[in-house]
Amino acid sequence: MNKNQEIALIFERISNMLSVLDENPFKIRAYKKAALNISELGEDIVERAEQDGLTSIPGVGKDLAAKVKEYIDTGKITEYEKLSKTVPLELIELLRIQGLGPKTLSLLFKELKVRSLSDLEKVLDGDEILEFRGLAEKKIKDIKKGISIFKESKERTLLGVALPISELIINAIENIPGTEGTVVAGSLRRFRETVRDIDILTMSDNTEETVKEFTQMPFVKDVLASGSTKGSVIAGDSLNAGIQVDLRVVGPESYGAALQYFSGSKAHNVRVRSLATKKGLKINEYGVYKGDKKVAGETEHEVYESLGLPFIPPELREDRGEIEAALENTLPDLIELSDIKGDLHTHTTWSDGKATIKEMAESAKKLGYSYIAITDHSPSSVIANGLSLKRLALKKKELEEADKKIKGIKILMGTEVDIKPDGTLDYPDKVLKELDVVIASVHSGFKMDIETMTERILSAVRNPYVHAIGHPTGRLINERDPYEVDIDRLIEAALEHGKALEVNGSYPRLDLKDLHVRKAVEAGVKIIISTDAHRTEQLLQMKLGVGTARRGWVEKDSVLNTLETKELLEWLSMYR
Ligand code: DGT
Ligand code: CA
Ligand code: ZN
Repeated sequence: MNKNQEIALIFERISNMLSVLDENPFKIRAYKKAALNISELGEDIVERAEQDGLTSIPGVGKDLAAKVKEYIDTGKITEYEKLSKTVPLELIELLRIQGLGPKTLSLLFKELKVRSLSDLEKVLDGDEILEFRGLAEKKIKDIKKGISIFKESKERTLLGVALPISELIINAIENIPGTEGTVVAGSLRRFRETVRDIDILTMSDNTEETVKEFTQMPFVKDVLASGSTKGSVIAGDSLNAGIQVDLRVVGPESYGAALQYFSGSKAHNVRVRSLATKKGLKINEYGVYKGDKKVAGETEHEVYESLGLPFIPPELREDRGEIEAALENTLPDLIELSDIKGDLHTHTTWSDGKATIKEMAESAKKLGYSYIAITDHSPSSVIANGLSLKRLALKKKELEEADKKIKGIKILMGTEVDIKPDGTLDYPDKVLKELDVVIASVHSGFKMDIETMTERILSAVRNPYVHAIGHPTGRLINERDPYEVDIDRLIEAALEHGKALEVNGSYPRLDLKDLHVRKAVEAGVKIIISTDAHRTEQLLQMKLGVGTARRGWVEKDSVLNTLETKELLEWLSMYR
């Protein structure tokens, strides 16, 4: 973490601590706002402080500027230290529990002495709570549901959070002399949507020394184990809880076998092992053996080959039919990141994005894309600054100018239009008809029964001008359960009306999820894989979307944004 992020995090925590104390709402908001602006500041805050420019950061007045200065000078903020003594960190973490707001938590803290998750659980199960003011039984049930998601989130880290951390760690390990072929294994390599830890494998002749160096790296907060071939640490810093990282170091002769073994999944490996047994072979993390003779081990390819199997891509290794398909030689030819020709779901400063149309298009062009659709929100998404008809027209003008100016990439005028609770869309048909790309999504009114919600989304599928349904189940991994929707009926309707379903690659979403995508493409439904990027860097989330699609056995042909510009435009215009 750099200083900007550290200070932003502390301000965020102060804000949360104040809200649990039920302090002045202006003060609570001031800290929150400053935290956001500092985290989004495009320059080093230390430099800004040196130039006496702290108060020019929006939301940072004299008082907060002094606190920033204090942190830069002393590494501490007295107010934060003071608050921490009254309000434990563990308590404000509970604000992440869906269904439990600051007001309720404040009451529980002040009147029922709740200071931790276990306190909260005890109180919710006790009798006192039933007489506690303002907490209806329904509310208690909601909080309990929120707690179960919260607990899961503490155990498993989002793919999109773990992946960039693993890349930094891999780079660091590659810098240890004598290491080679450092890669992720485990669930992260399989692109599971959440991971319990980061498994890393490297090759070296000097295994013990490599493990030792690994456990002494600067990101290491705690060492859990350190042996001759395996090290286990918590990566993090003083402000963050951290994530477990396991490193295994093997010699080159066992690299492939170890990679196969530690990539898992366990269920896949069980099947692989029994297949080996049937062939009179033995397989472990060192190699494949016939009696005492080693027949494979250096590469994963040769490990699978020795069992009479083609290479099975890691994303498929979940014992979901991949062994059978491999034996019959019918494994899918999975889509690859390089097949993607453009992004069809992005936001800009016109709604709630942080970059302009021009900036998004330039970044997309750098990724080698042929097109990008700019799909800002519609008016009902008030918080997201959705576009009125008037602003939509202004945006169109700016977009057309940008499209003329920037050569080598086609900028498509789109919208992510709200599907309103009654199933109607947030723009009239005659407006939708004029747009190049229409993605329809649910952004509000999540609490509906499955029948009503399914009908609501199906009316969008039936609208002649809609191209795709965005993040079709509305989940936020570790945070919010999907709304209730009959996915089979959605797939059926999408097929009937020739509409696409989205695999949204934004890291908290990954929606459709792997099993649902697989169902969709098996039924013959086309998908789009998009990032929902709200800033230029988020265009890189395409990797997560493609990973999720690969877990859903998706081939290139099922994905519309693998089409060349001309073919894509033809498909899009079928709905005009
Ligand atoms: P996670 O960490 O829960 O997100 O999922 P994984 O798949 O990364 O599981 P992990 O970290 O416990 O182990 C990494 C891989 O090592 C796992 O996918 C397969 C292999 N492995 C670990 N323990 C066993 C075991 O007892 N039997 C077998 N066959 N393989 C194992
Ligand atoms: Ca793991
Ligand atoms: Zn959306």
